[in-house]
Amino acid sequence: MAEVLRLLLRVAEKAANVARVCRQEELLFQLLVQEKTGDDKNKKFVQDFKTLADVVIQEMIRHDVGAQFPEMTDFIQGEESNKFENGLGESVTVTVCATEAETAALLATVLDGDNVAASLLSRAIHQDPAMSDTGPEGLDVPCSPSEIGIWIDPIDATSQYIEGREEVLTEGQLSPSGLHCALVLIGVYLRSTGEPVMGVINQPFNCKDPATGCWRGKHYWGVSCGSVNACSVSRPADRRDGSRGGGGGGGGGGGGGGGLSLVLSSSEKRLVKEALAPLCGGADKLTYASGAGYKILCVIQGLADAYVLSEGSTFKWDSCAPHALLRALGGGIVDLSECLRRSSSSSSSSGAGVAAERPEGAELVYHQPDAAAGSKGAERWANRGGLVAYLDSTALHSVLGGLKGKL
Ligand code: 2IP
Ligand code: CA
Repeated sequence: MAEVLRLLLRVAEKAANVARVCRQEELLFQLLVQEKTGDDKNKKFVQDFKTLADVVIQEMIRHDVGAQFPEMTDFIQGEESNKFENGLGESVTVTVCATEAETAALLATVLDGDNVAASLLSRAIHQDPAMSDTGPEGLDVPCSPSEIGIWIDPIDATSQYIEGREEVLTEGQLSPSGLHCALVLIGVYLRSTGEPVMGVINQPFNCKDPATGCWRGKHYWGVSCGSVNACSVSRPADRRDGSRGGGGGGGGGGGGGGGLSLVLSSSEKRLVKEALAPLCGGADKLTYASGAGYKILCVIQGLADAYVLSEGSTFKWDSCAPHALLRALGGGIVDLSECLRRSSSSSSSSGAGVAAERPEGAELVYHQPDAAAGSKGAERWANRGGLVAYLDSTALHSVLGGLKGKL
């Protein structure tokens, strides 16, 4: 499994390269940002280049993982379908071929013969990335490739990726929107139980080199399997040196004394914001950020105590990878509506209020589609009951206490 982690770090870096190339090569960038409509629409061109970039990344990961671990091939899923239709109704299945030239030829068919764009993309897909971190040495994970499945989000926070606002990040501070919110997420779960056991997060646009104008990325990984817990981010107990972020503070606000730091989606319901505001010391203390993956990363890094979402607007591919990192650090992600349901039934029968421990069985799992009537397509893989991502369970219990009886 250490080999799997090494491979995922490498393919995530390749994915980040493709994401950067699509923004940095002028020709690809123009394709990325232009919406072809009406008479301008070239019917032989793929409808949506943004989705093509996503699919290319996802298929590249599938190809590379399947080549090294054939037993995993049928258990690699992602956000996108690799079947494309152009405006003439012609269907093309985008895959990564054995050679750069073959992949370029295939991509040219969805790019209406634009060989230059196709070659640029294909080169990024087939190029081996320069890696400084090849993962931890001597990690002995108690499961095998034939027991796991993979969720891929090729680019989370696509809207921020397209909009492309460049932010200079301040160490230890959450920055609500911009290119840095776009993340490559690769999560690994156990086929038998659905537990997330390994995750790799790559942030392709972490900082821009002032000398070259090129973007540099950053990556994070975590493993939580059996008794093995390891993470590239330091554990909260090791961070408590008094300062929040990059350092201390994660979980520190869980006492409910107005100091909890919560991150939400800007589209969160008013009712939820009003219920949570007192925990943070007022509505102006609630923070908002783009990207489901980025918000969970903020919790991982201790920049927020919890991410709360009341809607089913995230999917298994959004949460699996960062969930594994949270578990490795002692936290987790639970189904919000399930937790509230359990806490209300436990209080009505025993008067115990919100359970003191992590609500058993409410943690998100990744192996089975939602069987609820009417769930089809991507919806089958939605985290339908909303979620709470946390590092320290005191933060989780404060959130559940604040929302109890309100939703
Ligand atoms: C999206 C993306 C959005 C998020 C949504 C995800 O994934 O992360 O930003 O909404 O839940 O599914 P919000 O930013 O309001 O939390 P993608 O960009 O891959 O569609
Ligand atoms: Ca996503």
